Amino acid sequence: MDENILHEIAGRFRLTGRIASVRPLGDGFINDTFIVRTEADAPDYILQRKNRTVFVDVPAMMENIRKVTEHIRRKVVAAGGDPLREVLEVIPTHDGALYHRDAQGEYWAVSRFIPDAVSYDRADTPALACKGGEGIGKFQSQLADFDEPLADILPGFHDIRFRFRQWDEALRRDAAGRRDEVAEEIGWIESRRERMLAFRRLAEEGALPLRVTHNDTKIANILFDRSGEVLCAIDLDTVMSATSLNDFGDAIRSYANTGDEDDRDPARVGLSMEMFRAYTEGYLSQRAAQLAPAELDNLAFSALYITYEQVLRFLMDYIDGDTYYKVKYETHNLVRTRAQYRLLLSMEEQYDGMCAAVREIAAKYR
Ligand code: ADP
Ligand code: GN1
Ligand code: MG
Repeated sequence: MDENILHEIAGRFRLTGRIASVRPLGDGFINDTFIVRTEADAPDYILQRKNRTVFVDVPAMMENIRKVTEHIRRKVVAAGGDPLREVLEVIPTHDGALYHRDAQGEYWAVSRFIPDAVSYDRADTPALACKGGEGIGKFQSQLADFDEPLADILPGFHDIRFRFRQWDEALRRDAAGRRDEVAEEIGWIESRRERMLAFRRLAEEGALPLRVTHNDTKIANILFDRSGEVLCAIDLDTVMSATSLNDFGDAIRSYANTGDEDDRDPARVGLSMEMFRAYTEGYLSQRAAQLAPAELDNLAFSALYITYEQVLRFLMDYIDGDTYYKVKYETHNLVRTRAQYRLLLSMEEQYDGMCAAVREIAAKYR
């Protein structure tokens, strides 16, 4: 995008300091993210064009983010933490709105850039995975007493019954004419359909409590400081009321994968039990005492559930002709599908060990 236009858009927000540059940043699959550098000692900012095909109600989403970040900020201040680094801060426009809508109808939002922070695409050490688990555990704890209404921004986001409705429709449509080519991969989804619906029933029947959760806890969505401590969770677009298991399962997909989410070499992909244990240790150190028995009993399976859901979502997007996720090459969604499936297989093989690890670690903190 033209930098002058980005400059003009950033100028609509209440920034301190003169804008020096606006450049693309990060590797998110959904939004377009830019860093706004300012002159001298003024803070820098993150400018984002929110994906309005994915998020149909950006004003409601920004209102959710404002409420949640204000709540967390109060907790950080009460605990003597640094509110400039330990929580995301939404910056309003000069008119006091949480977003700017441009002439093309695109929605833009700004947050304060947190300096000296690092984000990762993979966890290279168990220590980092443990800290990440602590970070998500802390995030959930900070929001445990949040009682304002939150908009359901992406209804059915981690509801596999809803995903099957999309899936059946995508197969029927076969929009990109790719369905026959992926018959084997479709079989991976179909053979597990009933098992996944049975798991989903736990939430539907109320056996699992609803909590305020992040819903997109991949490792890239958390900021660490240079010493490896977690600063805060970012990418709060999907904060909604859901089961706590989504955050655990989605995090394991990245923290405990020995390969990449889109690894072209499936042999590199698998679940690292060491990393699984480390993340679980960090998470349960913060959460074990507050979780219901049904949440603990199903923690390990949530990793299989969310990984399965991700296989389905990547494959569905491939079948649809790549309309949801950003792709870097033609078969990117198919490569992601196969790599995530490999991870799922590895989890299935190690499932008993995962359950035993959760039980052992939970017992320490209960
Ligand atoms: P997307 O929705 O596209 O995934 P994110 O909100 O996750 O976008 O941002 C993409 C990347 O930008 C993050 O992984 C992180 O590296 C960086 N980033 C985002 N917000 C901030 C922030 N407030 N401070 C510092 N870095 C940030
Ligand atoms: C998307 O926005 P980003 O890149 O953090 C997606 C997640 C997927 C993830 C796969 C709103 O996350 O659900 O798990 O890609 N976010 C949305 O990497 O769909
Ligand atoms: Mg992100």
